[in-house]
Amino acid sequence: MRDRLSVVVGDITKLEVDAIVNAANEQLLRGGGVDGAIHRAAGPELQEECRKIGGCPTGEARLTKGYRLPARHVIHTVGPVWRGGNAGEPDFLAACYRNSISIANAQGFASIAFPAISTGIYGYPADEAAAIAVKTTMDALLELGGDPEKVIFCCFSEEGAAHHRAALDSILQ
Ligand code: AR6
Repeated sequence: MRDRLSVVVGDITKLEVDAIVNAANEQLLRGGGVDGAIHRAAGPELQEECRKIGGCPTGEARLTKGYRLPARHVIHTVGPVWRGGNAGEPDFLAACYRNSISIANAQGFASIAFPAISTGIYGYPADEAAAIAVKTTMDALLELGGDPEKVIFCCFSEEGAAHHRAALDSILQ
């Protein structure tokens, strides 16, 4: 399992993988953060395809092409807004990872990269989110079998990466 999961610090829009995951909003309208960066790099065709999809409820995921990105596809998922932790946030966040991996599995994508969903504008505590990201991903890979062979947690800061590495170490020890 350890060799299928990696943690990197960097810009997810630069990754050449079968799919990158976008931390989107329920309207699937271009926003800020990683969403803004992905739309900027992909070009206007991405917003056009998102507009046709029409939206995505929190916890679910939708697939589009990657257009001008080096990634071939984008899986848009909508993380929960942090409201203190008692409004179902952990279950919604886990659903984002599970549903994104499920799409990658069904599509036969060998490689997928996640940003730290909900930990920016949506305010989810980064350490708690990393623990859910890693645990849910490992469970989904074991349950589904096959693809994706490689999952990258692409963090925007060294601190974010440290949270993911710590979560990996604590589960795999
Ligand atoms: N590559 C990798 N990670 C990034 C990048 C990048 N280029 N840019 C930012 N991050 P956020 P959210 C990190 O705010 O909290 C948008 O407006 C960032 O440092 O992008 O789920 C949407 O439209 C943080 O660790 O997403 C929604 O309205 C992580 O990505 C809302 O924000 C997620 O931060 C979603 O908020």
